[in-house]
Amino acid sequence: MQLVRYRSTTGTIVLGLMANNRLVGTFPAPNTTLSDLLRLHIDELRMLIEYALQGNKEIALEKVLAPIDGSTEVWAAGVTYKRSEEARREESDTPNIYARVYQAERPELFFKATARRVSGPGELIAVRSDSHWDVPEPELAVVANAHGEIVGYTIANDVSSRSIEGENPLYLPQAKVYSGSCALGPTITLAWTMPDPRQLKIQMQIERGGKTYWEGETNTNGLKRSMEELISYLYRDNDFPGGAILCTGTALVPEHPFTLEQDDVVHIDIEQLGILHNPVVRGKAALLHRL
Ligand code: DO4
Ligand code: MG
Repeated sequence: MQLVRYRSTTGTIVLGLMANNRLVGTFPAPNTTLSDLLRLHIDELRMLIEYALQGNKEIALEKVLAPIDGSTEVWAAGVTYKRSEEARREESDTPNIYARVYQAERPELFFKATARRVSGPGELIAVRSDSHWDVPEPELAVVANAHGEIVGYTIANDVSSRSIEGENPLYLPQAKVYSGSCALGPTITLAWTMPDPRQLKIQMQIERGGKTYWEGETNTNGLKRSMEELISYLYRDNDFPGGAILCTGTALVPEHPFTLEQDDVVHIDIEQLGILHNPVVRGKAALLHRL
Protein backbone atom coordinates (compact mmCIF):
# COMPACT_ATOMS: atom_id res chain seq x y z
CA MET A 1 0.00 0.00 0.00
CA GLN A 2 1.19 3.51 -0.86
CA LEU A 3 0.75 7.04 0.42
CA VAL A 4 0.18 9.34 -2.56
CA ARG A 5 0.29 13.13 -2.53
CA TYR A 6 -1.69 14.49 -5.45
CA ARG A 7 -3.45 17.45 -6.98
CA SER A 8 -7.15 16.74 -7.38
CA THR A 9 -9.28 17.72 -10.36
CA THR A 10 -10.58 20.66 -8.28
CA GLY A 11 -7.01 21.90 -7.67
CA THR A 12 -6.65 20.92 -3.99
CA ILE A 13 -3.63 19.00 -2.69
CA VAL A 14 -4.79 15.71 -1.22
CA LEU A 15 -3.08 12.89 0.63
CA GLY A 16 -4.46 9.52 -0.36
CA LEU A 17 -3.85 5.80 -0.02
CA MET A 18 -3.32 3.59 -3.04
CA ALA A 19 -3.38 -0.15 -3.52
CA ASN A 20 -3.06 -1.95 -6.87
CA ASN A 21 -2.84 1.43 -8.62
CA ARG A 22 -6.23 2.50 -7.28
CA LEU A 23 -7.11 5.19 -4.78
CA VAL A 24 -8.47 3.34 -1.74
CA GLY A 25 -8.85 6.12 0.84
CA THR A 26 -8.15 9.69 1.91
CA PHE A 27 -7.48 11.17 5.34
CA PRO A 28 -10.43 12.43 7.39
CA ALA A 29 -8.94 15.92 7.98
CA PRO A 30 -8.79 17.38 4.43
CA ASN A 31 -5.60 19.38 5.04
CA THR A 32 -3.54 16.49 6.41
CA THR A 33 0.06 16.74 5.18
CA LEU A 34 2.76 14.12 4.92
CA SER A 35 4.85 15.99 7.47
CA ASP A 36 1.84 15.82 9.88
CA LEU A 37 1.84 12.04 9.44
CA LEU A 38 5.59 11.87 10.03
CA ARG A 39 5.16 13.49 13.47
CA LEU A 40 3.23 10.39 14.62
CA HIS A 41 4.66 7.17 16.03
CA ILE A 42 4.31 4.30 13.59
CA ASP A 43 1.53 2.61 15.64
CA GLU A 44 -0.52 5.81 15.62
CA LEU A 45 0.05 6.15 11.87
CA ARG A 46 -1.10 2.59 11.25
CA MET A 47 -4.32 3.28 13.19
CA LEU A 48 -4.95 6.50 11.27
CA ILE A 49 -4.42 4.65 7.98
CA GLU A 50 -6.99 2.01 8.96
CA TYR A 51 -9.40 4.87 9.54
CA ALA A 52 -8.45 6.59 6.24
CA LEU A 53 -9.22 3.38 4.34
CA GLN A 54 -12.86 3.94 5.23
CA GLY A 55 -12.66 7.58 4.03
CA ASN A 56 -13.78 9.32 0.86
CA LYS A 57 -12.36 7.70 -2.30
CA GLU A 58 -14.08 10.07 -4.68
CA ILE A 59 -11.52 12.93 -4.74
CA ALA A 60 -10.26 12.36 -8.28
CA LEU A 61 -6.54 12.46 -8.99
CA GLU A 62 -5.21 14.82 -11.64
CA LYS A 63 -1.44 14.85 -11.02
CA VAL A 64 0.80 12.91 -8.67
CA LEU A 65 3.08 15.27 -6.72
CA ALA A 66 6.43 14.73 -4.99
CA PRO A 67 5.87 12.74 -1.78
CA ILE A 68 7.20 15.46 0.52
CA ASP A 69 5.88 18.67 2.08
CA GLY A 70 6.20 20.94 5.12
CA SER A 71 9.38 20.70 7.18
CA THR A 72 10.49 17.21 6.04
CA GLU A 73 14.14 17.24 4.97
CA VAL A 74 15.92 15.10 2.37
CA TRP A 75 19.36 13.74 3.31
CA ALA A 76 21.61 11.31 1.48
CA ALA A 77 24.15 8.65 2.30
CA GLY A 78 27.21 8.25 0.08
CA VAL A 79 29.64 5.48 -0.87
CA THR A 80 27.37 2.74 0.46
CA TYR A 81 27.85 0.44 -2.55
CA LYS A 82 31.18 -0.79 -3.98
CA ARG A 83 30.36 0.72 -7.40
CA SER A 84 29.97 4.18 -5.89
CA GLU A 85 33.30 3.87 -4.06
CA GLU A 86 35.04 2.85 -7.34
CA ALA A 87 33.43 5.66 -9.36
CA ARG A 88 34.41 8.33 -6.80
CA ARG A 89 38.01 7.07 -6.73
CA GLU A 90 38.13 7.32 -10.55
CA GLU A 91 36.86 10.91 -10.64
CA SER A 92 38.72 12.33 -7.65
CA ASP A 93 42.15 13.84 -7.05
CA THR A 94 41.83 12.52 -3.47
CA PRO A 95 40.65 8.92 -4.02
CA ASN A 96 41.71 7.70 -0.61
CA ILE A 97 38.90 9.47 1.29
CA TYR A 98 36.27 7.40 -0.55
CA ALA A 99 37.98 4.09 0.24
CA ARG A 100 38.22 5.19 3.89
CA VAL A 101 34.56 6.15 4.28
CA TYR A 102 33.41 2.90 2.61
CA GLN A 103 35.28 0.97 5.35
CA ALA A 104 34.64 3.32 8.28
CA GLU A 105 32.11 2.79 11.04
CA ARG A 106 30.58 6.26 10.55
CA PRO A 107 28.76 6.62 7.21
CA GLU A 108 28.92 9.63 4.92
CA LEU A 109 25.66 11.58 5.31
CA PHE A 110 24.89 14.89 3.69
CA PHE A 111 21.98 17.32 3.42
CA LYS A 112 20.24 17.16 0.03
CA ALA A 113 17.00 19.17 -0.14
CA THR A 114 14.00 20.78 1.49
CA ALA A 115 10.49 19.97 0.25
CA ARG A 116 10.36 23.10 -1.89
CA ARG A 117 13.44 21.96 -3.82
CA VAL A 118 12.18 18.48 -4.74
CA SER A 119 10.89 17.58 -8.23
CA GLY A 120 8.00 15.12 -8.39
CA PRO A 121 7.17 12.49 -11.01
CA GLY A 122 7.38 13.90 -14.55
CA GLU A 123 8.82 17.22 -13.35
CA LEU A 124 12.08 18.73 -14.54
CA ILE A 125 15.44 17.98 -12.95
CA ALA A 126 18.60 19.95 -13.77
CA VAL A 127 22.32 19.72 -14.30
CA ARG A 128 24.35 22.75 -13.25
CA SER A 129 25.29 25.34 -15.86
CA ASP A 130 28.87 25.44 -14.45
CA SER A 131 29.44 21.67 -14.58
CA HIS A 132 30.58 19.53 -17.53
CA TRP A 133 30.21 16.01 -16.07
CA ASP A 134 26.82 15.18 -14.58
CA VAL A 135 24.99 12.00 -13.62
CA PRO A 136 21.68 10.84 -12.27
CA GLU A 137 21.94 8.65 -9.14
CA PRO A 138 19.02 6.22 -8.79
CA GLU A 139 18.58 5.40 -5.10
CA LEU A 140 16.24 3.66 -2.70
CA ALA A 141 15.09 6.33 -0.23
CA VAL A 142 13.96 5.52 3.31
CA VAL A 143 11.16 7.61 4.83
CA ALA A 144 11.54 7.98 8.61
CA ASN A 145 9.22 9.68 11.10
CA ALA A 146 10.14 12.21 13.81
CA HIS A 147 10.97 9.28 16.12
CA GLY A 148 13.45 7.67 13.74
CA GLU A 149 11.11 4.79 12.84
CA ILE A 150 11.09 3.63 9.20
CA VAL A 151 7.64 4.30 7.79
CA GLY A 152 8.18 3.62 4.10
CA TYR A 153 10.28 3.73 0.96
CA THR A 154 10.33 5.78 -2.22
CA ILE A 155 12.57 6.33 -5.26
CA ALA A 156 15.16 9.14 -5.28
CA ASN A 157 17.31 10.67 -7.97
CA ASP A 158 20.37 12.28 -6.33
CA VAL A 159 21.44 14.23 -9.45
CA SER A 160 25.11 15.16 -9.05
CA SER A 161 28.00 16.99 -10.66
CA ARG A 162 30.99 14.64 -10.90
CA SER A 163 33.29 17.39 -12.22
CA ILE A 164 32.68 19.68 -9.24
CA GLU A 165 32.94 16.95 -6.58
CA GLY A 166 35.96 15.46 -8.40
CA GLU A 167 37.82 18.76 -8.36
CA ASN A 168 37.69 19.00 -4.57
CA PRO A 169 35.56 16.99 -2.10
CA LEU A 170 34.93 20.19 -0.13
CA TYR A 171 32.78 21.22 -3.09
CA LEU A 172 30.35 18.37 -2.31
CA PRO A 173 27.47 20.69 -1.26
CA GLN A 174 27.72 22.52 -4.60
CA ALA A 175 27.92 19.23 -6.53
CA LYS A 176 24.84 17.90 -4.73
CA VAL A 177 22.56 20.76 -3.66
CA TYR A 178 21.23 23.13 -6.30
CA SER A 179 17.88 23.84 -8.01
CA GLY A 180 16.61 20.70 -9.73
CA SER A 181 19.10 18.30 -8.12
CA CYS A 182 16.60 16.06 -6.32
CA ALA A 183 13.61 14.08 -7.53
CA LEU A 184 11.40 11.81 -5.40
CA GLY A 185 8.37 9.63 -6.07
CA PRO A 186 6.03 8.53 -7.34
CA THR A 187 4.57 7.48 -3.93
CA ILE A 188 5.68 6.18 -0.51
CA THR A 189 5.25 2.44 -0.15
CA LEU A 190 4.45 1.72 3.51
CA ALA A 191 7.14 -0.30 5.25
CA TRP A 192 4.83 -2.87 6.78
CA THR A 193 3.34 -3.70 3.38
CA MET A 194 6.72 -4.42 1.76
CA PRO A 195 8.45 -7.79 2.17
CA ASP A 196 12.19 -7.06 1.98
CA PRO A 197 13.75 -3.71 1.04
CA ARG A 198 17.17 -5.45 0.84
CA GLN A 199 16.14 -7.43 -2.25
CA LEU A 200 14.86 -4.84 -4.69
CA LYS A 201 15.89 -4.63 -8.33
CA ILE A 202 16.85 -1.05 -9.34
CA GLN A 203 16.84 -0.22 -13.06
CA MET A 204 17.74 3.04 -14.73
CA GLN A 205 17.24 4.00 -18.34
CA ILE A 206 18.43 7.27 -19.84
CA GLU A 207 16.56 8.29 -22.95
CA ARG A 208 18.09 10.65 -25.50
CA GLY A 209 16.32 11.74 -28.70
CA GLY A 210 13.53 9.21 -28.06
CA LYS A 211 15.95 6.22 -27.84
CA THR A 212 17.59 4.40 -24.94
CA TYR A 213 21.07 5.93 -24.62
CA TRP A 214 22.18 4.20 -21.39
CA GLU A 215 20.66 1.52 -19.21
CA GLY A 216 21.74 -0.47 -16.19
CA GLU A 217 20.47 -2.63 -13.39
CA THR A 218 21.48 -3.38 -9.82
CA ASN A 219 19.94 -4.60 -6.56
CA THR A 220 19.66 -3.22 -3.03
CA ASN A 221 21.30 -6.44 -1.78
CA GLY A 222 24.67 -4.74 -2.51
CA LEU A 223 24.05 -2.04 0.13
CA LYS A 224 26.93 -2.27 2.61
CA ARG A 225 25.03 -0.85 5.61
CA SER A 226 21.56 -1.52 7.01
CA MET A 227 18.83 1.11 6.64
CA GLU A 228 18.46 1.15 10.45
CA GLU A 229 22.17 1.91 10.86
CA LEU A 230 21.96 4.81 8.37
CA ILE A 231 18.85 6.25 10.05
CA SER A 232 20.36 5.88 13.51
CA TYR A 233 23.46 7.88 12.45
CA LEU A 234 21.25 10.53 10.82
CA TYR A 235 19.18 10.97 14.01
CA ARG A 236 22.19 10.92 16.34
CA ASP A 237 22.23 14.40 17.93
CA ASN A 238 19.93 15.70 15.21
CA ASP A 239 16.16 16.17 15.29
CA PHE A 240 13.59 15.98 12.50
CA PRO A 241 10.17 17.12 13.77
CA GLY A 242 8.64 16.60 10.30
CA GLY A 243 10.61 13.39 9.63
CA ALA A 244 13.36 12.82 7.07
CA ILE A 245 13.81 11.07 3.73
CA LEU A 246 17.22 9.47 3.43
CA CYS A 247 18.58 8.47 -0.02
CA THR A 248 20.65 5.34 0.64
CA GLY A 249 23.33 5.75 -2.05
CA THR A 250 23.83 4.68 -5.63
CA ALA A 251 25.18 1.52 -7.24
CA LEU A 252 24.57 2.63 -10.82
CA VAL A 253 27.08 5.13 -12.16
CA PRO A 254 27.28 5.47 -15.96
CA GLU A 255 30.88 5.03 -17.14
CA HIS A 256 33.05 7.98 -18.17
CA PRO A 257 32.59 9.91 -20.51
CA PHE A 258 28.81 9.71 -20.08
CA THR A 259 27.25 12.98 -19.00
CA LEU A 260 23.59 13.98 -18.73
CA GLU A 261 22.39 16.46 -21.33
CA GLN A 262 19.50 18.85 -21.66
CA ASP A 263 16.34 17.01 -22.89
CA ASP A 264 17.50 13.58 -21.68
CA VAL A 265 14.80 11.76 -19.73
CA VAL A 266 15.80 9.66 -16.71
CA HIS A 267 13.60 6.68 -15.85
CA ILE A 268 14.22 4.91 -12.54
CA ASP A 269 12.31 1.74 -11.77
CA ILE A 270 12.56 0.13 -8.34
CA GLU A 271 10.66 -3.09 -7.72
CA GLN A 272 7.53 -2.53 -5.63
CA LEU A 273 8.02 1.25 -5.63
CA GLY A 274 7.04 2.18 -9.19
CA ILE A 275 8.80 4.28 -11.82
CA LEU A 276 10.11 7.83 -11.53
CA HIS A 277 10.57 9.73 -14.84
CA ASN A 278 12.16 13.18 -15.07
CA PRO A 279 13.28 15.25 -18.09
CA VAL A 280 16.58 17.12 -17.75
CA VAL A 281 17.36 20.81 -18.33
CA ARG A 282 20.64 22.69 -17.95
CA GLY A 283 20.77 25.45 -15.35
CA LYS A 284 18.43 27.41 -13.13
CA ALA A 285 17.15 29.70 -15.89
CA ALA A 286 15.88 26.77 -18.01
CA LEU A 287 14.38 25.13 -14.95
CA LEU A 288 12.42 28.20 -13.89
CA HIS A 289 11.46 29.09 -17.48
CA ARG A 290 9.98 25.66 -18.21
CA LEU A 291 8.27 24.98 -14.85
O1 DO4 B 1 30.69 11.03 -1.76
C1 DO4 B 1 29.90 11.53 -2.43
C2 DO4 B 1 28.51 11.21 -2.63
C3 DO4 B 1 28.25 9.78 -2.92
C4 DO4 B 1 26.84 9.49 -3.28
O2 DO4 B 1 26.00 10.36 -3.45
C5 DO4 B 1 26.45 8.09 -3.48
O3 DO4 B 1 27.24 7.18 -3.26
O4 DO4 B 1 25.29 7.86 -3.85
MG1 MG C 1 24.05 9.56 -4.21
